[in-house]
Parts: sequence; structure tokens; C-alpha cells
Amino acid sequence: MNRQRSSHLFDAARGLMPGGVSSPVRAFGAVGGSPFFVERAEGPYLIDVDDNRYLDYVLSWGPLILGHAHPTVVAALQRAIHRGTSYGAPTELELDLARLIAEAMPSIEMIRFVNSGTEATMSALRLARAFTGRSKILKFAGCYHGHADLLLVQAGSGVATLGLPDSPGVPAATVADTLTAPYNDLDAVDRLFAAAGAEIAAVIVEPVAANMGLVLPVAGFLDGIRRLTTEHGALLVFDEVLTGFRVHPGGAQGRYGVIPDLTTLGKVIGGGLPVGAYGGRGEIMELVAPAGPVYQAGTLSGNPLAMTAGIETLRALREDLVWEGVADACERLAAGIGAAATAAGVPGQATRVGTLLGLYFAEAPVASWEQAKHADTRRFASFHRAMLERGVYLPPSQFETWFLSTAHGDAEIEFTLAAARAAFAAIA
Ligand code: KE4
Repeated sequence: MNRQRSSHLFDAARGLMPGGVSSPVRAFGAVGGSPFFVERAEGPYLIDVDDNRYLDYVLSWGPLILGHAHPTVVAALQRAIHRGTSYGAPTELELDLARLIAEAMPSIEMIRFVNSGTEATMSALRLARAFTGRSKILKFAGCYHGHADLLLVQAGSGVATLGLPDSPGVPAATVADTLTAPYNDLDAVDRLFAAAGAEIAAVIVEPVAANMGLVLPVAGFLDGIRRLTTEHGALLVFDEVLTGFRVHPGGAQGRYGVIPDLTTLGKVIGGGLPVGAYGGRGEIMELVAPAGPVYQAGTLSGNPLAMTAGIETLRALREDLVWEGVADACERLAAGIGAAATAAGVPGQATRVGTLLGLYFAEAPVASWEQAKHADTRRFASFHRAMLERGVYLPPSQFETWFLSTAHGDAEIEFTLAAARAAFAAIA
């Protein structure tokens, strides 16, 4: 594929922006080559500045569950933008989106909108510390909760992709109260609570880990964390920024029936515009300013455009069998990818939950970061390049997850499987 204009733009961008991108994982550092620059997008497709067309399984890292430029979302945004872009004042739109989220996740009795998942997790943990009067936070190795200092410890996603030993610039004192345990290791959680239970304000977990590749919770893991947090007076925070409306119409809490005290959200609830949110039990959320003393604020929080895109997206997902259709397509794709790897004699572990799909180049199924980090990232890079050349754009990292949309129909799934069969053969 000719990517001359992208290459020229990338050279220029690196002179003005670190790594030439606005977020590290976009730079193709883990898969080789340089990123294409997008000109436009429609349905399941991205079209780059050299007019190459790609079937998109990144979907802006999750938000675009209706595909790109969905007509209903675009029309609603066109109407909204003529009424102004931001007011810095309350609107009924925030109420509408809050109601849609609370109906999907009844554990969210009150909610605060912010502008990113990072803001949501950072704020939720500040709130948990205030509510409990405790300081320690427990997270899991390989889980990524955004780039707030206190959470950049053994993080997943771009931190794992770049092989960063966490991040310089985070003072040791800032992470002194951040404990970590292996994902899916309930005994390790039990030991940490036995040692410091009275000091732990909250456990924050990706209820399905999707930033180390895709790792599902083993039976009893989420229930066990719920039991331990309750026993020790700590809060359970489900980071559903990625899993919300992706693993189930009611999020992971709806799928697994484990109810957190606080939930963080993002991505899908903004329909592709900048958004985040945190919410949960009313008695906890009432501590957030101005109702209570826990300060958190944001210029563009609850802005009418993001609210509009989020409302249209969640309303569309509530229509009959819309979400189920995406999940069915995801199931067919995961089965086909696994079969194609096996047929080519390539050790590939395809995992899938709801509308999310993961593929590890590994001999055995992966259940933790300790296992995920030994996946064959070089072979993943070769597969990524081979798929890209065949017009299929996968997340450019072994430690990310593939996303599907309502726009990924039978033809797109078949096209992807044909490309995968050829790509597996090419790297076998
Ligand atoms: P943002 O600050 O990027 O909106 O959200 C941070 C975040 C929080 N929690 C979870 C579970 C997340 O997955 C994320 C962000 N996800 C990554 C993709 N795996 C964002 C992509 C990127 O960093 O460019």
C-alpha cells in the first residue's frame, strides 16, 4: 500500500508532537512501520490520507460501537452544534445521559461526568479515600486505569506496550500507597488484606482485563474481591471505562452479577466525543463537591456535544437485539480466528467476551499479566503488518483488545477471516 502522504505527515508531526502522536500506542512502536494518518471514517472503515481503506477493529479504542459517523449520531450532533458547543452550565442532556446509564447499571445511584477515563478513575479513588478515611489503593498488574500518577504502577495498555518500568516523573511517595497483585490471584488479594486491610481505601479492577490483551476473570475472582472489600470496609471500584456497554449492555457488573461501590465509565458513553464519568452509591457520591467536600471540577464536563453523542449511542444500543448482533459477530470472528491459527499451525489463543476479542500468540490460554507478557510480541507484530497490508487494522499492540461495531456485518467478518487465513500462512 502507498502511504507516502502519511509518511510525510508523520515526519512533520514528530517535529511538533512527542512521537508524532497524541497518545503513545498510536505510534506503531510495537508493530513496526509508521502509522497511517486518517482522512475520514465511515461505518467500519477508516480511510487514510493516501486513500487506503481499512476495516477498523480499533474504533477509537472502543467508543464507536455504532461504527464511524453513524447517521443518527451525526444528525443529532448537527442539531446540537447549532445550539452552541459548550455552556459551562447545567443542561437537561446531562440528566438524560445520567438516566440512561443508571437504567443500565442500577448500582450507579449518582454520577459525575468528566472528560476522560483518567479523570474518572483519579476522581473515584480520591472519593474512595475521602469516604473511608484511608490511603492505600490496590490495583492489579497489567490493568490500565489511565495515566494518573497513583495508578501508573505495573500498568497495562501503552505502558506495557512500550515496556516502560512504570513512568519517570511519578514520585515514589505518590505510589507508596498503591499496592499491586496479580490479576486473577485472589489469594494474593487475601494476603494483602490480611496484612493491611484496615488501611485499604479501595480495590480498583478492570472486571474484564482488556489492557494486557483480553483476560477474563476466573470463576470466583470478582466475587472474592467483593467479599474481601466488604469484610474490610474498603470500596470496590469497577473500572468499566472499556468494559461498559462492551461486555454486556449492563457492563461487567451486569454480566457477572458482582456489584461495585463505584464504577468508572468512558468511551461508549460519549459516542466518540471526549467523556468520562464516575458514579455509584448515593451516600458516597454525596461527598463530591459542591454537595460535599471532595473537590473535582472540569471546564467541559457534561458538555452538550459529548452528552448528545452518548445519548444517541446508548439509545441505539437499547433497541432490540442491536447489542446482541455485535456480540454474535464477535463470537463468529473469534471462532474463525482461532480456527485459522490452528489450521496454519500458529499458536494463537483467541479470547472473546461480548463485543471484545483478544488474540495472544501463545501456546496456552492467558489468565494474568505474568503470562501475557511472555506472549510472542514479535509474531503479533508480523501478523499485524500482514493484516494491515490486507486492509484490516488491528490495535497496534499485543496488549490491547479488538473492538467490533454494529457496522461489522457478515461481509466484514468474512473479509477479516480471509485476510487472517492468509496472514497466518504468511507468518507460520
Ligand atoms: P482515557 O483517559 O484514555 O479516556 O481512559 C483511560 C482508561 C481507563 N480505564 C480503562 C480500563 C481504559 O482502557 C482506559 C484507556 N484505554 C486505552 C486503550 N486500551 C486508551 C488508548 C490510549 O491510551 O491511547
